[in-house]
Amino acid sequence: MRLRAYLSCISMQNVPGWTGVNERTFIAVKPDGVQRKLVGEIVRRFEKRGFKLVGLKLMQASEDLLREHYCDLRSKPFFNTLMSYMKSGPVVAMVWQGLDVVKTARKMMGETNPAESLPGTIRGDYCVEVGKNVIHGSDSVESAQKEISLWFRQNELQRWESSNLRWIY
Ligand code: DAT
Ligand code: MG
Repeated sequence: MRLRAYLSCISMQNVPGWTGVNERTFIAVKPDGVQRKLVGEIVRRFEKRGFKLVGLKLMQASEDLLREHYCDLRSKPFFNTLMSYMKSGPVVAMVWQGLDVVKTARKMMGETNPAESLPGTIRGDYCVEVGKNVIHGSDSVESAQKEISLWFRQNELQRWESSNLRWIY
């Protein structure tokens, strides 16, 4: 897994145009979000905002994948709880594309702790506890590139032209 992530990360960096309207982010509806039937609502918010869906799959995340995904948090006291939670059921992994999508998605999600998330944000509307905060979103363009290459193969990402593009940009 590490080798695949590393190799696809290198190849992604050589793909031109990961800026502007072609910026991409990795979003996941976590197991609690799937169980609580929030998938449709979350997808709807990104669609309505004007972002383009380029990848989506329902999957059970493996231990290896999650360890790599959350490697920065491995020394945190909540790491094991986080791993069990993320393995507790399927997640919906997605890639969304659009201008400033990384930053905007983080705003749409709210804060890490739902108690600090404003109403109107996803976490501010649908959850109460940091350990069950329903959604993941990349925190920078660099993390987005790493996470997309970790969760998706190149051929799982679709190239398509959105018919309403010129009404959004
Ligand atoms: P975010 O998901 O907002 O990017 P993060 O990357 O700092 O936040 O942490 C990843 C996840 O780990 C977070 O969504 C929920 C869990 N987490 C973070 N801080 C925690 C804490 N203090 N106690 C329990 N779980 C925590
Ligand atoms: Mg994070």
